[in-house]
Amino acid sequence: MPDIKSEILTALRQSRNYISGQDLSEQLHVSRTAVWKHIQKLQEEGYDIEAVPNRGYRMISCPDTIASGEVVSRMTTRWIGKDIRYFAQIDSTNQYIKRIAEEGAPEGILAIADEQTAGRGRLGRSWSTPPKTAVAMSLLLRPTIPVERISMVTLIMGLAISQGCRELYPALDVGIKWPNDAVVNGKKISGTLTEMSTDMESVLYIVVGTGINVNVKTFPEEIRETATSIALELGEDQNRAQLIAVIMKHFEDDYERFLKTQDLSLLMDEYNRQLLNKGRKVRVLQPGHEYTGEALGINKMGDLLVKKEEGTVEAVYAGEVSVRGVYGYV
Ligand code: BTX
Repeated sequence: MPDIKSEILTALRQSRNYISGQDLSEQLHVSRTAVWKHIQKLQEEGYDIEAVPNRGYRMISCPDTIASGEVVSRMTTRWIGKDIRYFAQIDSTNQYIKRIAEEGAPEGILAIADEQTAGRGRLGRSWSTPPKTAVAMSLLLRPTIPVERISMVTLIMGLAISQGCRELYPALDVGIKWPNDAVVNGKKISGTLTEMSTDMESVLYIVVGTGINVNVKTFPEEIRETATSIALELGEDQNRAQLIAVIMKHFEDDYERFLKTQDLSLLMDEYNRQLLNKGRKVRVLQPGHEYTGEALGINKMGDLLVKKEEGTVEAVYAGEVSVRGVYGYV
């Protein structure tokens, strides 16, 4: 829920000029002294807020923090991420969401962490989230859709990350590697792990967890060749809270379009425009069945259509296989 602190941040960010203590106190229904105390706290946290007698307050700069007040003050979603749980350090945000989902927490809750000590990738792999430079976030959803359609949500998050990065950083040449990695210059800047809990025939909840290398400068030896960050590619650090808010806005719009049709028919054209594999030669690694072909794009189920050398087209189901570029990672 937006608290006074995040409401003050929103008001300061929205006003181009000074905003008076009186206006803030009326807008937020608190005393002027309370406003002043919150401003002092924000200054202690690293916000550069100018206070000029008879004019009011003006935000000059803000720290790169993803503490919930900062993210909440930037969110423009209707229902996603209205409740944000921030952790300076946690084992894994996916694990946290699973714990609260089991206790009945409602959908839309977003967990964000500055560092993960046991971040997880797909198929038991690990995901590195070094302190204060990356984004690790997990969203709780409770869609009433058939189990076999859940993997589409992972593609939607991949699309939202790519859309968010394109909106904020026009100079970043970002695209999607099917099914969901966001890739720049042939290297991964993000990954998404979707986990679900089901009973006999329905989905109880899903956790959509995403890690983004925003301002990370060095990577563990074993991923140095395949990982990069937004800051490394653009040459300067970027604001992580702003990126989270913009991605969540895109995700909410895309996810609602998905719920309308329960497939990707309203999203596949845009996805395919951002798909880096498209038109490239890929190797499909299915247990006991490996082949090479040209990636044509996804269909409305999120399958990757691969044209085999003899001309037939196969639909490759996300989640079952790996697809590797023949000339590199994409
Ligand atoms: P993945 O299985 O596609 O990718 C994992 C592989 O990627 C690892 O084996 C390693 O080679 C490489 N890798 C590890 N860390 C990074 C990194 N920071 N940047 C680039 N490559 C890396 C992708 O799995 C899904 C990752 C989801 C992570 C989020 S973070 C929030 C949430 N909590 C959690 O525990 N997982 C998710």
